[in-house]
Amino acid sequence: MKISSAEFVKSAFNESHWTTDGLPEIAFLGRSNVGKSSLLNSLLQRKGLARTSNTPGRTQSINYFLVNRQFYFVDLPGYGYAKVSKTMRDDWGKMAESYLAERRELVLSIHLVDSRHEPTELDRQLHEWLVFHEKHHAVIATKADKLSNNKLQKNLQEIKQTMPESPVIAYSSLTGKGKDAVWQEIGNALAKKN
Ligand SMILES: Nc1nc2c(ncn2[C@@H]2O[C@H](COP(=O)(O)OP(=O)(O)O)[C@@H](O)[C@H]2O)c(=O)[nH]1
Ligand SMILES: [Mg+2]
Repeated sequence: MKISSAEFVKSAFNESHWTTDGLPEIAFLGRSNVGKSSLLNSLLQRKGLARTSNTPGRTQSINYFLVNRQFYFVDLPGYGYAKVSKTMRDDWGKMAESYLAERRELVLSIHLVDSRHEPTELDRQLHEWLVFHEKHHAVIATKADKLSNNKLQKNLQEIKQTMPESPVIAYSSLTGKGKDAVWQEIGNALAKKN
């Protein structure tokens, strides 16, 4: 996909802030620090658009990025950051679930997992939720550049065993590995919608 424009539109802290123009939305989900902001920046070829940071767990808003004036990338808060309070963790679940469950504009959920580790309990829970609710989704195994090819293949097999219903794409925001495959998934989801 050719990116002619990509801009941050707004942060939503509750449902009343969700967009109202009806454009299709691609959601990005994953635990804190998994590489979500880096993936967004890398897909959009805009270095600082979604802030990347080493301090996870801060963003509690849903952030909207308008791409090519045609669709939104929706950055949901990262989950599973141990140091936030239980209330904040519960709020994550409520906010994400209401967004995922209710949002009619949502055409694809991109679920990021770390290619270096087995999916966490929360990764599994989110995955099962997406499958149970028949949400169109894809799994992205991030930070693929940090592993040897052998190790990467082995870990991808494990992820596929945990998430057998889903396409799994290895990604590196450093090298751009997997970028075409992710855009392909996004393109397919947008085409279905129209
Ligand atoms: N080597 C490598 N590092 C990455 C990659 N993606 C993210 N990171 C690093 O992982 C950390 C967290 O990334 P970030 O995108 O902020 O994660 P987020 O919390 O999910 O938005 C940062 O230090 C990034 O530079 C990747 O594909 N390769
Ligand atoms: Mg982030």
